[in-house]
Amino acid sequence: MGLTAAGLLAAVGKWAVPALAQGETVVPFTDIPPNFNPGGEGPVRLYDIRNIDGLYTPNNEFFSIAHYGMPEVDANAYRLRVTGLIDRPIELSIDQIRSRPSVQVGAGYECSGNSARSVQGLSSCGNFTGTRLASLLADVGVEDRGREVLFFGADQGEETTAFRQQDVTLDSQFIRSMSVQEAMDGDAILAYELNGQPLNTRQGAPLRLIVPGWYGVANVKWMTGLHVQQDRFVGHFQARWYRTVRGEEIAGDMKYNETEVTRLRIKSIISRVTRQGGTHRVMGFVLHDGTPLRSVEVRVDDGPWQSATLDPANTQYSWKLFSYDWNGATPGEHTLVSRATDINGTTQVTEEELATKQTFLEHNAQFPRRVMVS
Ligand SMILES: Nc1nc2c(c(=O)[nH]1)N[C@H]1C(S)=C(S)[C@@H](COP(=O)(O)O)O[C@H]1N2
Ligand SMILES: [Mo]
Repeated sequence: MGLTAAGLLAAVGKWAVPALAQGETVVPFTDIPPNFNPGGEGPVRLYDIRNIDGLYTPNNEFFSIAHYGMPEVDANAYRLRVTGLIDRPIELSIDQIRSRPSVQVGAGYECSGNSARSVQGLSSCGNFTGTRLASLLADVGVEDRGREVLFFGADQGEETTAFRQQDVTLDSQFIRSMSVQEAMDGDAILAYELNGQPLNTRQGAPLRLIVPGWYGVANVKWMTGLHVQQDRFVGHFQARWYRTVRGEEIAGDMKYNETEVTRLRIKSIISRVTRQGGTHRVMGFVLHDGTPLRSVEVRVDDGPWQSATLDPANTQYSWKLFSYDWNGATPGEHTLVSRATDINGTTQVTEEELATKQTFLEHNAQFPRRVMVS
């Protein structure tokens, strides 16, 4: 026996089946699309959620999205520029940011475009280290007039903006914003490490925003500037590319509401099924805005909803791992589905309940999975 278990795992490499207990086997999903293609070096990288076997996604498997490519930002020359309606404009090097009080936050998030089509692989959960946005803003002193904070990414591209009969073409930049109040009340951090390692280029090195409880688009990578202004920001990635159009019953009739993509809408996903002896274990995760959960339930075929158990490792803004022990599974194909509910009573919707949504982002419907029991 020359190889230790850890050595063996390392030798098997990236796509090894996650650690299984003695006698435990994976029950395959039969609904994985043939073109499902996780990993890779491109700007869009899917995570294979069947690999989840702990709270945090390994750095080299973390999903990613980049609209304008992945810029190399020179960490030595780097300065974060803080400007606008503030008392003390400032430029900070990475060392100066690292010397500020640091916090760690477990953050689970998905791209708002995540769906069944990508087997929900535009999602991951990381343990990020950084310094609090609210404390930096407190230090620079936001003026009373300052209502909106803009976050600038270093990545640039060209964008055409329609204005009435005119098309305006701009050298554009990845920019997002939130209100000063959201920035001051929330738990956002300026992050420089993921799972204890400095961010790499793909992950937004040397500094990125992490807004726990929000969709991935809020987490501006390669962040080079913060700017405080009075007016709301309605730029491309804020008010146009990342918005949702949905019909809502308001004051008795259907009104079309168009909103920006901000806080995660509660969603649960079954990611793996295993068998040990006569018992099957159904595992999955919940993505949500950080409001405590009331329940996670699993249903087999047309049976009743049954309570799943939450993993004690979960934290406020991590994704929430859950498991459900499925007894008496019969041979053949079965449908499994989960749903999560928070303490405000907000429950994961069904596909039918999303029918008035006109656009594809924020698709948080229950996600039935098919498995083959032998
Ligand atoms: N600067 C910059 N930040 C960005 C993006 C981008 O294109 N440029 N993409 C956003 C989107 S749409 C998502 S879903 C997340 C993905 O974060 P990740 O790559 O760390 O998983 O990054 C966000 N931050
Ligand atoms: Mo995204």
